Parts: sequence; structure tokens; C-alpha cells
Amino acid sequence: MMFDAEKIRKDFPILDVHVNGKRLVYLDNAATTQKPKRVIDALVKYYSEENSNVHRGVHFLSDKATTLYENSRKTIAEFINAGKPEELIFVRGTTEAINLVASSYGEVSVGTGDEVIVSHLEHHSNIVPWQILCERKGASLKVIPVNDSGELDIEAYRKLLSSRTKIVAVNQISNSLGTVNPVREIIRQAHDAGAVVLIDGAQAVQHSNVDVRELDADFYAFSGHKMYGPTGIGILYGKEKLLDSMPPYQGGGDMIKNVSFEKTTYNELPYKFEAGTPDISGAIVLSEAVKYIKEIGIENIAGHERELLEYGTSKLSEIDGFRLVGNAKEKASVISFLLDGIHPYDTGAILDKTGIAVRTGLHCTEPLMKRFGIPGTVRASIAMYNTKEEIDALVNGVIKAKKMLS
Ligand code: 7TS
Repeated sequence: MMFDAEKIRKDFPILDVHVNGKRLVYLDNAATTQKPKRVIDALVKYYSEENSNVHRGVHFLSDKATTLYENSRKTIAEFINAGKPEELIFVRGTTEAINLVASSYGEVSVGTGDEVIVSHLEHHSNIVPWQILCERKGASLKVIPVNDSGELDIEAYRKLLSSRTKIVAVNQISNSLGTVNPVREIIRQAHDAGAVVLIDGAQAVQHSNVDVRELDADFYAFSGHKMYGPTGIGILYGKEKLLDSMPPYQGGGDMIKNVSFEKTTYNELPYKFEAGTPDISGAIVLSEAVKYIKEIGIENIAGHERELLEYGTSKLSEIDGFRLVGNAKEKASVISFLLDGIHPYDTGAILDKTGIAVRTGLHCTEPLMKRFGIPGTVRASIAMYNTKEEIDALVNGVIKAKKMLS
């Protein structure tokens, strides 16, 4: 298929919105992506024709909702090449997925004097749950350092690994800088040391081909809303053997086999980790987003985004006083930058006046910003529906902001 961003744009109703009298240029895709009409329609269809609770009733609609919910699990499992649909747990998002692992797997695997390794590139949601765990267990948190280009120091990582290391948790693609981390290598080395690995794929599944079995990831987490799906739904993938060995994360309906006041027994995977009524509509609609991505082709999406990333980086770099933050050799979809002497928030506010949506600030990566000694960045993040014209608009907006603010 020939990639045609203009054609794709027509699938996203919100891209016709005007902001401050200007056509919206949406470059805040790392925060959340917009939704194609078929995803929106699937949500309306669910509540108009299919709504019921799952795994409960004997009636027609309950059966229908359950089938759609479980089919969705299959579609998403295939998308990341999981071994079995049962290895996918529906959660609220990446944050909840990481908390589940830190809380449940952490409970049985981490003890006093043990170590958990994260990287300096992590989102707060892949730092704080591990800190809480380490505090509770008397374990310590170790950090893989990052170089001036925003790449992980793999040699230093090798030295951090030891028999004390129980868990390594890193992202596949950095939300702040766009660095693509060598996760296959990170996983291999962790396994050699006897540790398990959680990959935060929140910024990876929508930009690159993810194969959890090829990576040999033990856990893999991502959010529906960053991959053209709804908010409130995400996935925790875990190897069956690990998930089976873990205690429940939350107690309630659906996660049990039998309940008595003397002894309760737990349900099998994946239900053991899905207490209570889940986000049924979210789970079903997420598979619609996955089908959409598959039809367009993740390689086509990645190719288009790479072109825009290179074009934007080179155009912006021509601007006097432009400073790119993060120039890793392997990068995806994120241009983080500063203008000399200008606060990122001010640049973002001027861009907003011209209809351009970017994010400014710390991007939930405060330790990383501290490492670079900066108050944050302006971040333009690219999705499949962005165009060269929009990148030109960003470049012109940045030139304008610079003139107005310096
Ligand atoms: N991990 C990474 C790498 C992320 O980029 C984010 C969200 C999360 C975890 C948390 O995901 P959630 O869906 O559970 O909230 N990142 C961003 C961002 O870059 N701007 O806003 C949210």
C-alpha cells in the first residue's frame, strides 16, 4: 500500500477542528493520539447494540459482550505476538500495568538487599512504583545512566547487573527524547543475570513492530489511548509462567474460583488479574484501533514518521538558537527542543496561538530533565496523520515565537 497521510487524515474527525481561528496542527501525540472514526463508531455501536456485563449472564447480550471482549484479547495478543491471549491482562493503562507487576511480582520476588534497575530515561510511572516496592522491601533502586545524546550507557548497565538484581524495567522508546533503546540486548543481559524484565512499550507499539516473544520480554506494558484507541484501557502482557506464579493484585468479582470465609481460591489467567467489571467497551474498541493500525501497516507508519522526524529536525536545526534535546542515533517520532534564553512554556503558548499543539515541561521525566540541567523542553511528537505541511507550520511557528520572545 502507498502511504497517503492526506487520506488517513480524513479518518480522524477531530483534525478538522480549528484552534484560535487556525486549523489544528496536532503534535502532542506522545501524550495521547486522536481517534479514527471507526474507533469512535465502534464505541457508539457497543453502547447502542452490544452493552452488557461480561463473564456473567446466560443471556444473549452478555454472551455477545463476552465474545467481543475475548476476541479483542485475541486480536491484541496477535498484534504483539504473545503466545496465548491468556497472557494479556486488561488494565487501565501502562501506569496500572507497571503498578500491578511492581506490587504482585515484586511482592514475591524482591527481598531485603535486592535490587531493581530502571533507567534515567524513564517516565515517572516506571520509576515511582519501583521506589515504593524498594522502600517496602528494603531493596534498592539502581539507575542506568544516560549520555549527552540521550542514549543509555549499556556498558554501565552491564556493571549494575548482579545476582542481587531481581527486576529490570526500561522503556522501549523514550517519551521525552524519542530515544529507541536496545531492549533486546537489555533483556538478554538481564536474563543472563537471572533477572526478569518489564518493558514499558507506551511509546513503542504505535511506532514500531513489537514482538514480545522475539524480544523475550517477561512483561510488556502499553496504553490504548496512545495507539489511536480509547483512554482507560491498556495491556499488561506477561509470560504465563510468571503470571501464574504471582499473587492477585486486587480482590473482587471475576478473579475468584470459589469464595468462602475459610479459604478463597483464585481464578485462572487472565481473570485472576481482572477483578471487578472491567472497561468492557474500552477493551472491545481497542481491538478496532489495532485492526486499523494493521491495515495501514506499522512499517508504513514508521517509515512516514521517520521521514517527518528527519525533515522536522533538519528544518528546525536551521533556526538560530534552536537546541535539540536528545539526538540519539536511533530515534522515533519525538522532537524535543529549547530556544536559547526562552522558557519552553512561552514557546508552547505562542505555538498554541497559531493552532499548533505541543507539550511543554518535564513530560513526567523530572530526573531526566535534571540530568540535562534544563527546566523542561518543548516537545513535538508525531503520529501517522501528521504531514510535511504541518511540520512547516511548526517551523514557522517556532521562528515566530523566537522573534516575539527574544
Ligand atoms: N510510559 C511512557 C513511556 C509514557 O510515555 C507514558 C505516558 C506512560 C508510561 C504512562 O502512560 P499512561 O497511559 O498510563 O498515562 N506519557 C505521556 C507523555 O509523554 N505525555 O503525556 C503522557
